[in-house]
Amino acid sequence: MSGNNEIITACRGCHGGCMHILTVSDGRVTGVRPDPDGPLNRGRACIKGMTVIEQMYHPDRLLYPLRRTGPRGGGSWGRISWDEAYGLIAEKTRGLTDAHGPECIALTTGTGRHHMSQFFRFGNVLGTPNVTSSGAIVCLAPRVTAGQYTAGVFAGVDYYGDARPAGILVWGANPAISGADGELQWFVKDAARAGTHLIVVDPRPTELAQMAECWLRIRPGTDGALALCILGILLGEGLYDRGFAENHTVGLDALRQRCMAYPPGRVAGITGIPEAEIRRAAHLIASVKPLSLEWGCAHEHSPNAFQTCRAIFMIPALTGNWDVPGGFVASMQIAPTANPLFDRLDHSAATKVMCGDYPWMKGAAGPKLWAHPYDIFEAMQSGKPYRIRGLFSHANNSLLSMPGAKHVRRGLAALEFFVYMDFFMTPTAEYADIVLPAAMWPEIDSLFCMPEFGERALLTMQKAVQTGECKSDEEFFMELCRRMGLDYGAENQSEILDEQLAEMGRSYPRYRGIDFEKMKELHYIAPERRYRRYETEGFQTPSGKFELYCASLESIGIDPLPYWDETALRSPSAMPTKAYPLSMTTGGRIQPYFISNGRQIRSLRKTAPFPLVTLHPDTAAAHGIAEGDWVWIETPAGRITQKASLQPGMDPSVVNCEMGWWYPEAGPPGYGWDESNANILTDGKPPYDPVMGSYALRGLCCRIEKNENCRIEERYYATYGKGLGP
Ligand SMILES: Nc1nc2c(c(=O)[nH]1)N[C@H]1C(S)=C(S)[C@@H](COP(=O)(O)OP(=O)(O)OC[C@H]3O[C@@H](n4cnc5c(=O)[nH]c(N)nc54)[C@H](O)[C@@H]3O)O[C@H]1N2
Ligand SMILES: Nc1nc2c(c(=O)[nH]1)N[C@H]1C(S)=C(S)[C@@H](COP(=O)(O)OP(=O)(O)OC[C@H]3O[C@@H](n4cnc5c(=O)[nH]c(N)nc54)[C@H](O)[C@@H]3O)O[C@H]1N2
Ligand code: SF4
Ligand SMILES: [Mo]
Repeated sequence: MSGNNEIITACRGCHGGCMHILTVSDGRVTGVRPDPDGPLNRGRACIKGMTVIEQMYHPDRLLYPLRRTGPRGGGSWGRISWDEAYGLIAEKTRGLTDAHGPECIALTTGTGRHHMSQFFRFGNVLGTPNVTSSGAIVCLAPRVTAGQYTAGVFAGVDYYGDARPAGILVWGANPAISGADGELQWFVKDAARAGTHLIVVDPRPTELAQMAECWLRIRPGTDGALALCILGILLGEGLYDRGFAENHTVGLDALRQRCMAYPPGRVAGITGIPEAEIRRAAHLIASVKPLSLEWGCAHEHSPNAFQTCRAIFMIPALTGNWDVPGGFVASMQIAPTANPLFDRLDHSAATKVMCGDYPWMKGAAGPKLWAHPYDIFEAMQSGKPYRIRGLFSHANNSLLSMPGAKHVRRGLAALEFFVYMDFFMTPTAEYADIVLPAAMWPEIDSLFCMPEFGERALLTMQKAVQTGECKSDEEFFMELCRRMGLDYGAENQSEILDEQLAEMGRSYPRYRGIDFEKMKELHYIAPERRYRRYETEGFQTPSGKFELYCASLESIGIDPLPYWDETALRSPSAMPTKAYPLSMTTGGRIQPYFISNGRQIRSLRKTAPFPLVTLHPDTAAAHGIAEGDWVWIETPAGRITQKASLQPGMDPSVVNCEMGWWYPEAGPPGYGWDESNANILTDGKPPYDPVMGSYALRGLCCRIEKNENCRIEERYYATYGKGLGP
């Protein structure tokens, strides 16, 4: 790879989807600019994508494998070769699986990244069912599963179809920043500027909430009640599409009956939204056509995740917007992901998955199994129901993103063997035995297709350069399996990508014969959208209809109609009390960082150097807190500090903490993992969602107090120099 050339590839600085043109000189990326032909970004990019050179060649980037040389968590490391790393990992893993069974090894990952389905393949080939994630049950899976049970398919906004969306219901999402998949931020802003009506359900006055025709300032954790109330108004006042409801749904009367338990008067009390505002929103939803839904993870971070998602999913459909131009359109399902080889996991191993009794985790919706993150970290400590002794962590800074950070830390400290792969050393990496250097997006061959925007394009990610000894996670899985004598089912990555493309050719004959080499020339594929497929093909559900009442849920002991369970908000971690009088929510994505990434990248950090806790000025004043003061936020689980950002639009009883904060400048050991980390405030304990196992990261209770002696800013400026302030 020498000389000068340009390579077009998909960015995965977030979930991904923008296409960029990389200039490569002598094996290094020297330039990056957004590709005007990128179907999802059309020449646009964000700061995370445009700083990729700084990220790739950052002096702290992991460039070769490391072996821990001191005590676990102590921060001392020595360089080893890949050959030694594979040898050590194979030997130790084999030793543990021979002695205790493959299920004593757990795998963790985070949000959906390029390697997700091969991460599963790795687990299945190793023979462990204990595969878990800090995302999944609290991120996208409840939405997708709700879509599958209800309509047989997931759906998204038809931004650039045959008609423009006239309205978008933005629910528990802040897509102008979060994307939620990066490039969607352009779509939603384009739509808002072009006059699309916005109806926003969010406790914070986000940019979109402020532009909205109707902003419902919801009390965290109460989304399900609001969704059922809106459905009740639509059904009660006849504000729904009768043709669609009568011909293409099942359970209309049963749903109408169910919604009667959520009258606007009662729901106003639950959600804190005035009754008249709820009615106005429902009327707007019914009158604006085509209307679509842009929803996020907020209501998935809750023990009511699944049924709330079901209820919200029904709103655009019942109002006549299902699969119409500019509406809420069914996913195109262009290309499948890499085959996860679920058939490799033998039945007796599968029954040992640590997932409690949650049907989705046990594979009720398909062959996929998930372990519950809380149970996995518990089993590392207590050995119950059996001990987790080894861990492979790929793209998961568990101490920051898993619920109950202290519990996670105790689990990591008790491991016998821990392999961690990332771009940088992180607080979680410190607990590892072996740390491996992961490739970034310009260093990887892969295919990209995300469901949120209806899977409207398949994009090529192609390896432009090799940096240090970094490898993709997929290369690691494949080679380790080879060394362990396990059949990974493919010799190299292009074989797997070619298989995915061959599968695409079977469902889209137009694309038959396209292999990965060809995709590198094409850069992307975007099939023409077909609308209203349900009219001729029905829905891919057991009844062939859109299932308001879902008999397959009933058959696994789950309520076939959506409901909202108030008791979740009465748990000790959620119910405001005298000791913890405020309602707290976490998250609220910010532009420069993807979850816990990027705090060491100076161009990013200087745009948002410190974590912000957002609160109403009166709430701040009552605690002697002024704008920019450091604040202690405390829950029954622990306390952290963040900097006050006063927002008059907030409900005075609600505060919002940013998530993902650690401080690379604090150095080892610890890197300030517990100073501002929102998951010190969560405990990850039940109540859980009865279908998905989802836990509360929002809708918790807390108290606040001014932090008089915070040294975080001082340390930051001492490390990075003056002039990097906000
Ligand atoms: N720049 C950037 N982009 C990202 C990410 C990132 O870290 N940075 N993360 C990616 C990931 S993993 C995901 S899942 C998506 C998430 O994207 P989003 O779903 O947009 O997630 P957040 O911004 O955390 O939360 C969305 C909104 O929920 C509001 N909220 C808080 N509690 C509640 C509640 O109880 N109910 C309702 N209705 N709203 C509530 C918050 O105020 C916030 O404005 O973004 C992805 N994109
Ligand atoms: N309190 C609270 N907790 C939350 C959330 C919240 O809103 N509030 N959001 C939740 C949600 S929606 C999600 S999806 C999860 C996300 O959680 P995660 O996806 O686990 O996010 P991170 O903790 O940032 O860990 C990702 C790590 O992977 C590294 N990485 C990135 N790409 C790669 C790669 O290709 N290979 C490898 N090996 N490493 C890579 C990054 O450098 C980073 O250190 O967090 C959840 N946790
Ligand atoms: S939005 Fe995401 S895909 Fe687009 S440039 Fe930013 S990081 Fe890359
Ligand atoms: Mo997520």
